[in-house]
Amino acid sequence: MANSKFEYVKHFELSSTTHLLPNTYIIIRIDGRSFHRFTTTHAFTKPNDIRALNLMNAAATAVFHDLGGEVVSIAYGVSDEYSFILRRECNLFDRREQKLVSTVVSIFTAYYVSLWPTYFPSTPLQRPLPTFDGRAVCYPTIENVRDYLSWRQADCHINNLYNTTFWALIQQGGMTAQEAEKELMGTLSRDKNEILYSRFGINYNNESEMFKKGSVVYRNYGAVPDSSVQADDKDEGEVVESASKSPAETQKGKSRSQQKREAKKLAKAEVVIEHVDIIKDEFWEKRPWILHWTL
Ligand code: DGT
Ligand code: MG
Ligand code: MG
Ligand code: MG
Ligand code: MG
Repeated sequence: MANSKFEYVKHFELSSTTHLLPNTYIIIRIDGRSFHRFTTTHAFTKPNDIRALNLMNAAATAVFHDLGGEVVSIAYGVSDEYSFILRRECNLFDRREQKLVSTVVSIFTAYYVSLWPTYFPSTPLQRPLPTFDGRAVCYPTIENVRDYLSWRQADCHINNLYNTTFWALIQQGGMTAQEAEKELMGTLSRDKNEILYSRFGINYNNESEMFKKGSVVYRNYGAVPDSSVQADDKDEGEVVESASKSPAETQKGKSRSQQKREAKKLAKAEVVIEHVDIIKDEFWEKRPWILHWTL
């Protein structure tokens, strides 16, 4: 098509395009907009609404499927937020920041709204409808990515312990919000555990893993039994073997064609949702394909 005299405006667009730094992990975090109000309007149970968390997890899983197998390596969700870690070698949309962020936010929001009736069958969606914001940050090393995820999971734990105690004081202890807030001022974790146990008979350890640890979504390349579940029948020999090899080394010595075959298999692997510790090394040592493999 012939150039029109108007076409010069596209140069303005080019000069405001950001390409995210290559060879870095892109983390896109989305967060519910004004969910304080949204959760009140839709009568979410406090402090955690299991329906809402399952809906967040379903929308996050949809992002994995929609973007295809080789884009998102792992995602972590808590409260009204989800972080999507894109593979280091991801070149989707030439790593254009605006295109990546707006696409993830849009896929997530579309699925959140369309799946709403499945998770809240007796609560019609009211306006203002749920919307999300999003941002992208590049992290250059695996250590940075792990520290990022540890930061979010530690936040989940701190907030959930606080909220669980706060709402127990109100719902079971008959306090007002102001009284509960005053009661908790300056308390440490062990104090909150003690309040829960001695006053309300609640053992925090027995609370739902999803509430305590948040949700971890990834492609399960291999069947990986969780040591906390299978501690009894663990093969000691195997544990020593895997502990002596660093995850980065597990791809060394493999031919490029073998790596390609594995990449294909990984892209098709089932997307799973788990509520497990991702701060300690164990999760990562057992699942080297998430951060250490290059596809
Ligand atoms: P923002 O993100 O700046 O637009 O504002 P908010 O209001 O979304 O603030 P944010 O994201 O810091 O906090 C999340 C809000 O969502 C917070 O008020 C607690 C609420 N929320 C999240 N999950 C649940 C839940 O499961 N149950 C209830 N009752 N509230 C929840
Ligand atoms: Mg929010
Ligand atoms: Mg906020
Ligand atoms: Mg939030
Ligand atoms: Mg178009």
